Amino acid sequence: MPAPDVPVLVERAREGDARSVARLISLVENASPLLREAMAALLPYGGRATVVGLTGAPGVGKSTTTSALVSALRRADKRVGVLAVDPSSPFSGGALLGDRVRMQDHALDPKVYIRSMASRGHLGGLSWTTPQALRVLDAAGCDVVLVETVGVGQSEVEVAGLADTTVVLLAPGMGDAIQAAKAGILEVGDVYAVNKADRDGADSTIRELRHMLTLGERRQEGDWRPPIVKTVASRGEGLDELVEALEKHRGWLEETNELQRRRHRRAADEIEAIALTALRRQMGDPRGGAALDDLAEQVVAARLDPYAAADELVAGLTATTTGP
Ligand SMILES: Nc1nc2c(ncn2[C@@H]2O[C@H](COP(=O)(O)OP(=O)(O)OP(=O)(O)O)[C@@H](O)[C@H]2O)c(=O)[nH]1
Ligand SMILES: [Mg+2]
Repeated sequence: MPAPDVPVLVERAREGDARSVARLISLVENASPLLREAMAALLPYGGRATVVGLTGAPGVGKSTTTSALVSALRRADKRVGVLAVDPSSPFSGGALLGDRVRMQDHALDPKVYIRSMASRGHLGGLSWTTPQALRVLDAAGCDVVLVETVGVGQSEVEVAGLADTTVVLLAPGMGDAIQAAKAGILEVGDVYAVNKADRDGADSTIRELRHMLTLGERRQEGDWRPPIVKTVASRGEGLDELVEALEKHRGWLEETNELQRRRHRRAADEIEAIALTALRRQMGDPRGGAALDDLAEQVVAARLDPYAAADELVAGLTATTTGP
């Protein structure tokens, strides 16, 4: 494939051309040298989309809920992006096959972009790739972008840092609320969905969850109280209530300026991820490598302590531009 013309790609993506959106996200995934130009070109067109993260234990129904949410949002004529990120795999595809099947309902809808993305191959992983893919979807005119993490890991909590609103899913019999609390995900939910409410035990899961949420409560007047929505995602039940809860949260974010605070934090994380990636790259380059080898020898020979060696290494990193 010839090197893409970035201004043309950006222009076409803004007009809603799915192929251009896909190619821009591929630049992110491949950490392309063109990414710097692309991010600069996209900058004026961002800041409109609401980013909703969906997280929860494997099999709880994240993909089914995502797909049902897409349908609900499309009924309201919203343009929707879906980003399925897999922080545990260096490849996209494979594990996401099941999700593709579930997303098939939307495959032909020109106002829905669905993209799966791997991030393990990158230094900085999720924190490096996802915000940039979000910038692409935002500039492409998505009203809402749904981010689902695939695979297991601490990323369940990590995804919360990337979203304006985080939905935590639970299901009866699928790891109770206490386990969810231990995993730290009861601290990150703005909205809770107890999915698979067609199964026994949904009401006790809700009670237990409500109890756990009050335990951790240190709320003040005007704080957001995370609502609990009951859903049967596989039948599309409870989805209107979920959309309503998302809209309410968005309203609260705007009224309280929390939206601005979250976006500020997100930008700070993104800059940090890019800067750290650049630093690690510098340390890993051949000259850095030689310096490191030399210092390691001195430490082994007890001529230098490891702290002094680290100081020398850091001091040896001259300022150059950040990649890609
Ligand atoms: N009974 C019932 N089954 C459901 C419901 N929602 C999803 N399922 C089923 O639960 C299984 C897992 O759903 P997924 O949407 O793939 O769950 P997930 O959280 O995306 O799973 P991973 O991506 O593997 O972590 C599938 O077989 C769904 O059909 C529901 O509301 N009720
Ligand atoms: Mg899934």
